[in-house]
Amino acid sequence: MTLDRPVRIIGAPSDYGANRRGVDMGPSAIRYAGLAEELEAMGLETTDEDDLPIPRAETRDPDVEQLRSGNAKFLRETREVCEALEARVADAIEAGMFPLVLGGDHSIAIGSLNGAGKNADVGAIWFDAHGDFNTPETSPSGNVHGMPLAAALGRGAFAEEPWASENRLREENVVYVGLRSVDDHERDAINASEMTAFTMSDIDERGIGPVVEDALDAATAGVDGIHVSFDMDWLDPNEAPGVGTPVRGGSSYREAHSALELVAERHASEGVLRSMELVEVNPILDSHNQTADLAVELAASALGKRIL
Ligand code: Z70
Ligand code: MN
Ligand code: MN
Ligand code: MN
Repeated sequence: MTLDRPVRIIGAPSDYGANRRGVDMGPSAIRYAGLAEELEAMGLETTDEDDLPIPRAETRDPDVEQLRSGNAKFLRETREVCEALEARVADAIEAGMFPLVLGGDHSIAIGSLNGAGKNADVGAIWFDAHGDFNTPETSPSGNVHGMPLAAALGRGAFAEEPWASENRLREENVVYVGLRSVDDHERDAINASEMTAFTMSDIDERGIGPVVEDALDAATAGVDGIHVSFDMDWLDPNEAPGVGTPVRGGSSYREAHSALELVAERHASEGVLRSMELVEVNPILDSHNQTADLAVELAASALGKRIL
């Protein structure tokens, strides 16, 4: 069954959180790959807002702010982007629509999560090679795209951000699917947290179906809805070469579709989906827009496209 509400596409072409240029072209590439047309062909009413206005990174100083002993590059700019995105996501939900956010690097998830969790208890499913759970104190790179979950949950230096006490993202309802690249500090923090983490090894051992069903159970327990955060680097680089940080051993084409079809099925039976984002598409590193094409296909699967 296709999604039960109209879709509002929101472009967030930020690369402030990534270590190289290119992901700022993600929304453009995904649109060019035919996102709105695909959703409309499924019978979904789709509107596409203008992108968030984002000044080029070269015009800004990355290091204006040192947080405690740590570093988070372009944090001031990222805050501005994420405040604007939070408002757009919350407005769309308020208007009875489904926000589909196009990144941009994964730092924009701070805005998506704050918007989804503005007036509701929310869980999240995090499809990603990476943990994205560094704080400015633990980050090896200073890149905020390695920190959005820690930021949204107010960890470390992020405890001082206003959203840390405002959003209603519940740590016990945050679930990773398919981790395979985690820093040492992140591993400790993830293990000590109340989040649930499924790695690629779990998928190898149990298969994608049982893992995603368990993830949906954990993410949806006792909340009003969930945000699906989909980093294209969750896929194997053979399928999705156009991402900032390819990591070998990712999910297959069929695992990815299957995972998102299960999300759609759960939504059809329980109405759990609140918002979704597709991030880290980097057209500079892509081959013939293959990764953006795949992002469109996967969005369709998540929103209920069926073979028969
Ligand atoms: C590393 C860091 C990262 C991509 C997240 C990598 C983070 N853990 N890379 N998403 N593409 O710098 O924090
Ligand atoms: Mn990520
Ligand atoms: Mn990643
Ligand atoms: Mn706020």
